[in-house]
Amino acid sequence: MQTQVAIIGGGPSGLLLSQILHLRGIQSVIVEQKSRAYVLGRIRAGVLEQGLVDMLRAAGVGDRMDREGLPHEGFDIAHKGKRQRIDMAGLTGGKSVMVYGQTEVTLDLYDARDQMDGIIVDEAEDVTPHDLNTDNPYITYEKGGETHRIDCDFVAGCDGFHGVSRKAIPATILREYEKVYPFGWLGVLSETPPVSHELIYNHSDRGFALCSMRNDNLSRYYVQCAIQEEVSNWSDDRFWEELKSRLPADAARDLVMGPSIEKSIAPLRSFVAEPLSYGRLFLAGDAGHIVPPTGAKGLNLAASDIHYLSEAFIRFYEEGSDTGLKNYSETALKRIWKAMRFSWWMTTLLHKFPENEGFGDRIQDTELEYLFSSKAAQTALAENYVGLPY
Ligand code: FAS
Ligand code: PHB
Repeated sequence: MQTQVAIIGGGPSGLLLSQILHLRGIQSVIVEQKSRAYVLGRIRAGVLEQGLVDMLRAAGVGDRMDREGLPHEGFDIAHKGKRQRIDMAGLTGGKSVMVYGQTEVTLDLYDARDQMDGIIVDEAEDVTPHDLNTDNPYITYEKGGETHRIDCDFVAGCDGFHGVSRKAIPATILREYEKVYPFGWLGVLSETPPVSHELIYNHSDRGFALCSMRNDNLSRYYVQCAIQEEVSNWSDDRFWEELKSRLPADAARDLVMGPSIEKSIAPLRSFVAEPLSYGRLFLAGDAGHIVPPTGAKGLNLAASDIHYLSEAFIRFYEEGSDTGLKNYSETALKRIWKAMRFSWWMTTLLHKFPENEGFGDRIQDTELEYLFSSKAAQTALAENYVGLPY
């Protein structure tokens, strides 16, 4: 098979890149290791920045989001029984976010690719990029007992944190920056009305908790848990009791509990790989970086990577200029590190750290009290949460 851009990974990064390129007449093929059902079964992010919302609309996949998504102009932070609303729209000149699950974004993108006869190879095994440092790279994969080859101009590594693309960059060139947090998030999805019409980020002596949602009868809750926790240790009852114990009294009172329809634990890490390109390979999304989900930046950083990378490919094929491709890594990393900082800051502010005992706990309380009392501090939080400019 021959194409212009071979995309490894059929998650939101790969799908969005393929869709944008198609609309500009640039051929691509997506090679995904899992089944479509598996990819669509993953429950991930829930909050879309305006930049991603605009990209989805421009790519012709925003209709269902506009019908079913929930525009949110603010969220609460709870600390010592008090709830402080962060008025994002008021503090950022009208900017907001869209609450719409990543699962739905991925489904909308798959539907659009199918409608436009996009080529997506599912359940591909042993996907391997080759000759990345030449003008004729290619990828191979196994399927149906045969080895397949795709010759291409470029390879986009959109295969997530555990993918093969980043590993194709020589260790002598690749630099990795990582911080692993001493806890995880235990998440539950339940067909219950959300406890509040906006998100609530809760700091409590027992640990962090987040109240989110997908629609008016589908709630998403998280509690900070020990890194070695097992989902099997958490019955629904135990989860609801722990969540209630971390919420301010009015939210605990209003919480509607019900059976979980999904329950999973995600580890928290901050990670950046540099550079994001090597020869004709370009990394985007989780393949190049990971943020703790506290700042709702993971999916949204994937979007800005795809914005820069798709613009660079379009410039190459329409103008014959490789300037965008040469600058991609540096351009993308500037915004990545700002989101990395914000996600680290929000995680440090709201979670219970064992080593914080004493001084660290008091600093956290003071940081939150300052945030609750300062419009300047709330503005800095709001402008990062709605998304810094691309
Ligand atoms: P993805 O990991 O989504 O997609 C990569 C794709 O590549 C996958 O389909 C994978 O199967 C495929 N792949 C991997 N190796 C391959 C190979 N060798 N060959 C071919 N295909 C291969 N972000 C938030 O903003 N909020 C959240 O609450 C949140 N929760 C998360 C919970 C979990 C458990 C995880 C893992 C991530 C979470 N994230 C969250 C971040 C998440 O939303 C990512 O940012 C987002 O999925 C990034 O999309 P992609 O870059 O496409 O990577
Ligand atoms: C979610 O709804 O899954 C969600 C929302 C905000 C976050 C993280 C996750 O910061």
